[in-house]
Amino acid sequence: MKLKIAIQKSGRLFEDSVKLLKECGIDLNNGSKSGVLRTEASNFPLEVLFLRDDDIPQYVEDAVADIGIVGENVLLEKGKVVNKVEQLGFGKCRLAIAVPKSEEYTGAKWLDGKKIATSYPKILDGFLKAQKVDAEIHEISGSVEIAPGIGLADAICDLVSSGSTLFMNGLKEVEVILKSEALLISNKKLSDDKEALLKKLLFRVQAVKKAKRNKYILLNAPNERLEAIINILPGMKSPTVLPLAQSGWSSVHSVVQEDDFWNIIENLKAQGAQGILVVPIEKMIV
Ligand code: PRT
Ligand code: ZN
Repeated sequence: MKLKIAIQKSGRLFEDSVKLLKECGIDLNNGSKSGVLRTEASNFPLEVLFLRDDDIPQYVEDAVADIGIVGENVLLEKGKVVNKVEQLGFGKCRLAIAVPKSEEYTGAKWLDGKKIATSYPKILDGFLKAQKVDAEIHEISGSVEIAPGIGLADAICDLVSSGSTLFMNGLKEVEVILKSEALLISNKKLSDDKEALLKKLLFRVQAVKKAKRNKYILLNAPNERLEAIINILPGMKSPTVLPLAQSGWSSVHSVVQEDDFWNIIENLKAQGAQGILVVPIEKMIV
């Protein structure tokens, strides 16, 4: 018995999805490179199906795949009934409304009576209804950002990450409808065996995610400052402190979170810490 996972065949989520599986210690026999549409892991009961991202929610709902990796934007647009298992921290983007730079956008009411081009008609419709705006949705499947320039629409609703595509097409972002990232999804009715495999995989995914948010830090501290330095470094339980060969100094090891990383380093230096080393963590199990 194998757990079947659907991932994107090629595109923005492909590499990160394969990388995540690898970081979870799962070796795939071959990628999707040479037109292979399915493969098996050699060291985990996992079968991988490579699909277009748009099809993944349907396949998971229908139990053709047990689980899948897909952008939340696609999941919401398709409206399929699946379980959201875990946010994966990659494929981050936002679904936004953008208008020509020269327009004076005054709020959602500006969209009344306007024509909006999008590949996300369902999510956009939900937004317009919530805002009580009556606009025409013009569905197109790609190159949405050129629609205003060629007179096809007054505004667009499309995915944005850096914003450079909007900028290059003379558009400005005026509303964020949805913030999205890649999600691990699962079929609603997995067998107990498959549920157990998913749990095992999820345990690994969470360990990898946690490791990415944390760094291992090593530093030398003058003994008279040890207490102050330990207070700056909470660690997983408490920091490890080892005497150095040179008397009056200790080596301190700990784990710090990426979010407040630079503040911590500055405070450590201010307390006389030296030889600070910061090392990535591969897996973190607490
Ligand atoms: O072939 P298939 O159907 O599988 O792929 P696709 O072409 O439909 O999707 P793909 O590979 O482009 O994107 C897959 C998923 O990546 C999306 O569903 C999102 O969840 C996520 N993602 C993250 C993005 C972006 N960032 C993104 N920037 N998807 C698309 N874009 C596009 C956007 O549509 C616009 O054209 O990039 C452009 C804007 O980027 P910036 O950086 O210029 O703002
Ligand atoms: Zn797609």
